[in-house]
Amino acid sequence: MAIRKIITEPDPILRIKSELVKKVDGEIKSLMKDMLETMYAAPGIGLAAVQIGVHKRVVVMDLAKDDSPKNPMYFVNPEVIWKSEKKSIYEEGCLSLPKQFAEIERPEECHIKYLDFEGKERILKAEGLVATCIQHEIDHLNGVLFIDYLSKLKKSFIIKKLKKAKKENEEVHTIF
Ligand code: GNR
Ligand code: NI
Repeated sequence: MAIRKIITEPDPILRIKSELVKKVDGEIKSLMKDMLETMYAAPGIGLAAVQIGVHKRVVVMDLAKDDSPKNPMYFVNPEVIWKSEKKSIYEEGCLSLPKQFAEIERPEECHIKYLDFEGKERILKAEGLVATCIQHEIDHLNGVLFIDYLSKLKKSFIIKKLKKAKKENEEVHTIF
């Protein structure tokens, strides 16, 4: 197992659409373990493979509270098969948009078809934060980030801040 580097915006890698996984084999399982370790270390509640530069339709999530036992969830080829008309708003964050938060409206409930860690087909009936998080992760697999739902002005302001942060980070590395 290994902690991998999380790719941050702006980076064209985050905009590439991820490909369907043909078989949940050892390579995919080892990818999912690395993703979970990377997500826990960040820390975050979800991670899509594209965020560590792997363009496969793989997502991990764990929404257990800090004082509860870990509850890792693995999704291969997740797909929304139903979503509610009713929407809800959550303040979202993203490990690829460090320190940026925005209120995003999404369907409050959704049903997801996916393959689990063993490659077995399953349906998840999600609501609340689980529904928000899995929709945020499926967006990543399609090259979409939550800033894409904001006004042009808000989106460009966030990208400007992230560019500046990246530049400053590069300078630190050159000095030392
Ligand atoms: O850690 C994360 N928190 C979060 C909060 C609200 C809605 C979505 C998320 S997902 C995010 C981790 C991440 O970037 N996943 O892609
Ligand atoms: Ni994200």
